[in-house]
Amino acid sequence: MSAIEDRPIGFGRLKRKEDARFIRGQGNYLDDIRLPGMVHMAILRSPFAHARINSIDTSAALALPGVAAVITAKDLETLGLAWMPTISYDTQAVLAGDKVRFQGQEVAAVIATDEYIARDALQLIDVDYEPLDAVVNARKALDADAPLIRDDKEGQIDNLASPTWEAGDEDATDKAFAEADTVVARDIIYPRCHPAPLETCGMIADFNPETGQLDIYNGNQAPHAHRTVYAHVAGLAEHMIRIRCGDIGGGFGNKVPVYPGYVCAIAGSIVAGVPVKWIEDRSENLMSTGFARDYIMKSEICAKDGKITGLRVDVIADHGAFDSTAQPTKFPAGFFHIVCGSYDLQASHVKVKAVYTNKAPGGVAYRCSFRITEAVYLVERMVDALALEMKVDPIDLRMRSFIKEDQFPYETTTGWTYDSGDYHKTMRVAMDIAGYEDLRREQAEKRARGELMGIGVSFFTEGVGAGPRKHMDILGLSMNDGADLRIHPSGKAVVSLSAQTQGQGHETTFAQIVAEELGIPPEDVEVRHGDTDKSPYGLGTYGSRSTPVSGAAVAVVSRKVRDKARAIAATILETRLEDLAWEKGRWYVKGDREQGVSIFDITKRAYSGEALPEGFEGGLDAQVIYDPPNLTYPYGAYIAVVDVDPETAHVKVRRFIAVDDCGVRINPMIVEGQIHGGLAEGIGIALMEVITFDAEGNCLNGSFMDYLIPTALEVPDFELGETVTPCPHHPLGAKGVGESPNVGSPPAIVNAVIDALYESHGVDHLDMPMTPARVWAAMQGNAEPP
Ligand code: MCN
Ligand code: CUN
Repeated sequence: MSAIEDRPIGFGRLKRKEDARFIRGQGNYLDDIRLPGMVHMAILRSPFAHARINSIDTSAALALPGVAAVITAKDLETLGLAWMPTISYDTQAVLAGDKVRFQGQEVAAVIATDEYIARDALQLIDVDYEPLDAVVNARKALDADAPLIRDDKEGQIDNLASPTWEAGDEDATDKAFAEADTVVARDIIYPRCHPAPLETCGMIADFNPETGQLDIYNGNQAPHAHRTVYAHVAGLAEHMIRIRCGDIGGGFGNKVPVYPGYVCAIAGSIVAGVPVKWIEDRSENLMSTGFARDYIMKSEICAKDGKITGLRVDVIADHGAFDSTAQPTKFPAGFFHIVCGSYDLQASHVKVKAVYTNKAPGGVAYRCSFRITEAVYLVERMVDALALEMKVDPIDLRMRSFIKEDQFPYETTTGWTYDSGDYHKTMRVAMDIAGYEDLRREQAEKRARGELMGIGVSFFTEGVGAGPRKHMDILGLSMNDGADLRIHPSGKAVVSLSAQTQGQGHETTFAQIVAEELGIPPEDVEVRHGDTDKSPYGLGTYGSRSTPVSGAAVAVVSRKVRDKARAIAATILETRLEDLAWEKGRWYVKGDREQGVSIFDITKRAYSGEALPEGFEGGLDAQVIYDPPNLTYPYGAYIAVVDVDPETAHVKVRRFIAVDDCGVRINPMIVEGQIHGGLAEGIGIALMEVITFDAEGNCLNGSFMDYLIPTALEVPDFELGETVTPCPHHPLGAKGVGESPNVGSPPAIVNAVIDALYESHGVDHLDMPMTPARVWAAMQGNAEPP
C-alpha cells in the first residue's frame, strides 16, 4: 500500500472518471458513429500468401446495385497512393498491384451504400492469381533458394530486411566467455502473437471537397503523428486534417501503425466526396494487422565465481512482408539491446538482423516496450538455464548478479543509463509474499509423490518513456509531448494532452497530477485528448510513455501556472515573491501561515484584472513541450507457481506474485489494474496465444476459436506488492508501468514449467505457448508436438 494513497486531493486511489460511462454502455466507439450521407468500405484480401496478380476484373462488382466504387492499386497509382512509406523507412503496398505477399493482404476496396452490399461485392471481384512459393519460416527465408518476396525494391536480392545491427562490445564479450567457468547456450523463440483488442481497427474519413477539410474519426494511439503521416502520404495540408479518436476499445499496440485500410478510406472519401467508413472484422484484425514478437534468438550466457558475467545474442527478427515496425528511428530492433537485464555484467554483445517472410507486417505491438518483452524473456530464460547448469537456486544467482543500489545511475554494457533501483529489496519483497522457502519445501514433498509443481522467477528492468530528443525520434519527429493547461475564472481547469488513452485511465490520472500540483480537486479538472484540433502536438501513447513524458509535461505545465499564481499572490498579499511559500492549493507568507491566498482566489484575480502584477497579461494558463532527459526504468520481481497435470500436461498457474517498482504511483488502484490486465495477457502469451502458419502461408489463427485468449478460469488471483524507488529525473518521481506485467510474466511462467519438468523429465527448454500438446510432447522427450 502506498503512503500517499489517503490524500484527499491529488495522488491516491481515486475511482476512474471514465468508468461512469463505460459501465453504463455509454462509451463512444468508432463503430457507433454514423455520419449523414456516410457510405461503407470493405476490403478484398488475398487468399494466397505469395502470388503474382495477373489481372483484376471489377466489372461485376461495379454492376452490383449500391456499389459506388471499386478501388485497386491502379486507381491508387493515379493518386500516387499505391505504396506508402512505413514508420521503419520501408515501403508497403496500400493495395497489392504486382503481387500479394501475405495471406490477408489488401487487394481491392469496395465502397457501397451499406456494409452488406460492400461485402457482397467483394465476392464479385475476379482476381487472376498465379501462386508462388511462400516462405513463412524466417530462418528459411535466408536460404539462397528462398523465393524473393520484395522484388519491388530496387537492388533487393534476398529476403534480408535490414543490415545486421549490433550493440555492446564483441571483443569484451569474447573475453568474458573465455574467462568464465560456466557457459550455457539456448535457442529460444518468442513466437508471433497478437494484441487482439476488443474493438478492431477502423476509420471514418470525411473529406469536404468544398473546403478541402479532411475529418477523420479513428481509434489510434498517436493521432498527431498519424495526421502528419496523412499530410505527407496524401499531399494534404496538415492544418486541414482533423483526427478525432473517441473511446478506443483497447489498443495494446495494435493501433499504433497506419494501415492500408486507413489510406483507402481517405482516398475513397476524397474520390467520393462523402464520408467513408471502414471497420475490420475479427479475422481481418488477427490476420492482417500489427502482430507482435516473432523473434528467433540464439544466445549464450556465462558465469564466473557464481555470478553472471557475459551474454551473447544473435537474433533473426521476422518482420513479415513489409517492415512497418514502430520504433525510434535509431533503434531498428527497438530497445531489444536492454537485453542485459537487471545484471551487472562484465560485457554483452547483441546482433539483430531482420528478414522478410510471407506473413503480415507489424512487429512492435502488444505491451512490448519496443521489444523489451523479447529481451527480458530471453535474458530471464538464460539466467534460469544458467542456474540449472550451476545447480544453484535461480533467485540466489540473480541476487548475486544484480546491479547494486549504490551503482545507480548505472550504465549498461549496451550503453543505456538506468536511472534508479533497489533490485535486492524488490526481490526480497516478492520472496516474502510468496513464502519462497515454504514453496520450495512444498515442491520437494510433491516431487516425492510424483506431482509436478514448478516455481518460476523473473526479474525485469524496462526502459520506457521514449524519448529524449538527443537520442531518439520517429520519422524525424522528436518524441516529446505537449501539455496545455487553462484555469477558468470559476476555478475549473482543462488540461489538453497529446497522449491518447485506450483504456489506461488518463482522464483520471492526468487530472490527479494537476490536482496534486495545484490543489484543484481532480473532479474540477477536465482532461482533453484525442482531437488533434484541441490538443497540443505530441507523439501519443505506446511504450508506456504517457506517464514518463506526458505526465511530466502536465506536472511542468502545472508548475508554470503555479509560478504565475505566485506573482499574483505577491500582489494580493503585498509581499515579495521570495517571501511566499506554497502548500497544496495556496500561496502564503513565509512565517505567517494565516496570511495566504488560495489558487481559487488567485484565479479570480487573474481574470478580474484588478491590480495585476506589472506586465501580467491576465488569465491563468500555460503551455509546455516536454523533452525527457532519459527513459525511466521501472522494474519488478515476479514469481509464478504452476502445477502441471502429469496425465494431461495441462499447466495451471496456481499463484502469481508481482512486485512492481514504477517509482511514485499517481493512482495505485489504476496501476494495479494495469498490472492485472498485463499479467492476464502474459499468461495468455505463455500458455495459449500464438499466430502460426502452415507451409503454404495460410494463417491458422484467424478467429477467437483458434487464437485463444485467457479467461477468468485461466487467471489466478494475483498477489501484488510494491516498492517505490522514485525516478530521479521525472518531476513526479514516476516511471511507466503499462507494459511491465506483460514484459515480466511470460518468463516467470515458462521458468516455472521448466522447474516443474526438469528433474522428472529432463526438459530444460520449451518454447511458448505451453499448450498441453507441446508440454506433453516435451514430457515424452519430443521437442515439438506430433
Ligand atoms: N500510472 C500511475 N503511476 C505510475 C505509472 C502509471 O498512476 N507511476 C497510471 C498512468 O497515469 C496511466 C496508467 O497507469 O493511467 C498507465 O500509465 P503508463 O505506464 O504511463 O502507460 P501509458 O498510459 O502510456 O499506456 C500505454 C501502455 C501500453 S504501451 C500498452 S500496449 C497498453 C497498456 O498501456 N495498452 C492498454 N495498458 C493498457 N490498458 C488498457 N486498458 N488498454 C490498452 O490498450
Ligand atoms: Cu508495444 S505495445 Mo504499447 O507500446 O502500445
